[in-house]
Amino acid sequence: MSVQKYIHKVMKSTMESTPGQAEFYQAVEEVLSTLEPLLQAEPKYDKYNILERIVIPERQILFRVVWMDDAGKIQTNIGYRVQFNSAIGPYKGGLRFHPSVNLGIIKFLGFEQIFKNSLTGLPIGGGKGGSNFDPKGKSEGEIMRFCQSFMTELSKHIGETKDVPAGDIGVGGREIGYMFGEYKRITGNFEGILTGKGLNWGGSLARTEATGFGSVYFAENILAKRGDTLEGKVATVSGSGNVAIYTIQKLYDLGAKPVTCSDSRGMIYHEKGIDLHTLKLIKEVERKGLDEYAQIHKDAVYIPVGKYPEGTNAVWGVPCDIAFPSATQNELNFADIKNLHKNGCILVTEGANMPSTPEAIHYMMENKIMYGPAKAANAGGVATSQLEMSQNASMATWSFAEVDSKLNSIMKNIFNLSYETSKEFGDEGNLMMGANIAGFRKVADSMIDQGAV
Ligand code: NDP
Ligand code: 2IT
Repeated sequence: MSVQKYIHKVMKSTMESTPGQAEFYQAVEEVLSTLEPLLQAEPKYDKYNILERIVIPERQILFRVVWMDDAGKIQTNIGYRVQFNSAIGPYKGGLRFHPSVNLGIIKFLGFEQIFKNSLTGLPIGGGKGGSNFDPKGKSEGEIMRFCQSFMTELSKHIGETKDVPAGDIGVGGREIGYMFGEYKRITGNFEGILTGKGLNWGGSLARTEATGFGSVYFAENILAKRGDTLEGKVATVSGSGNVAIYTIQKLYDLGAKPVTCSDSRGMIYHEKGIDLHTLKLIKEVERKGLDEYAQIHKDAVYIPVGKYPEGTNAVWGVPCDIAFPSATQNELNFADIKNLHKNGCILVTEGANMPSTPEAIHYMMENKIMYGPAKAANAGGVATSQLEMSQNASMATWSFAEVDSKLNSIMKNIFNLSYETSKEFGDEGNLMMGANIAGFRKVADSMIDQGAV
């Protein structure tokens, strides 16, 4: 069978056997379509049925999460943990709490995680989980009771050498704390079963900063290959959560000027540069909306989501040299990339998972806009999670500088591996192809080594 037919066959059976999972098909299609040259060169992946196997999770767990709200009413949500692939290590990947969560979303994230984790060079398999729980507007007590109920079931499926969840959208230090406490209450064991823990109880320095810092280090590597730097570059950033905040912080450290941020309700354009202190106060401490930012900084523009130009994300209408989508999937579409291009943007680095639509990616390739794909560019978070696991296992504590320096080297290695792999397969500089092939090859070869499992 030709390679194209093989890929088509797997795509078709995936869609037929798991209906209604659009984001998952999008993630699978993106990976499989770039594997063609590898599959041509190496018939063993077809022989050992690797594509058929790799698109099916080893296990997916769906459970009921019941909790009581402040009014005494019983509330019900759905919990998920998809244990996708353990060929190179225990399942590793975040938990997302957001009303849009469904099985297809968790599967897309889990599938991406397999290759991302492989690219880090560290021994971690791929998994993802979460719930359709909406943390917005909930009290502290409600958040805690939800997290405890969620962990009551999740605790049966995780373990230091089995599956180690972490944060993602809607899950940060506070939620990890409540879940960790509940795990300990249920099992009686103080174990590194989650990452992103508090610094007083097993967390790693620099984990909070890692995804954002890593994404900027990745951009730095892309630019360096062209003899360029971040110094003096104007950057647009979307999102205002964990990834966006520390992307903005590192951009300043390296001499760039971030001018935007956004949340689910609107965006801020601050031409003289986003005030990091105000942003952290509003988002990390007060947990409020970005309209507050414009109350404090009268020279900043706030545009609510309802006022965005039709079919676009207003963040990408702002002139910039570099764009860092760092909020959510499919937040940068064809119209957005055309706007960015028109305004002179030369590089898109993905802090979020799958933020660019396939049409936007295609446009970048056609128009030679440099592109740092999510699997590579945002891998610094999970890589530092693995550094947290290492510290837990050896009962050691590393300094901020030590962890940050390891993170910096990991991002450089991921860039080099992706770049060299793109060269090996005849499309030098196509980092999407390089990252997908390099990430896939290590996992697929490990699956072959481990037999028919
Ligand atoms: P947070 O919950 O900390 O922040 C998410 C931000 O994105 C918030 O500003 C939120 O707005 C905004 N947002 C979320 N959903 C939407 C939406 N549907 N439309 C518009 N805005 C939205 O999450 P993270 O910063 O951790 O995650 C951001 C992205 O980065 C996700 O794609 C995640 O998968 C990815 N990622 C995260 C890693 C991590 O270590 N945390 C690692 C690698 C990737 P609001 O403030 O209104 O809620
Ligand atoms: O998408 C991701 O890589 C994350 N949300 C971080 C996962 C982790 O285990 O730290």
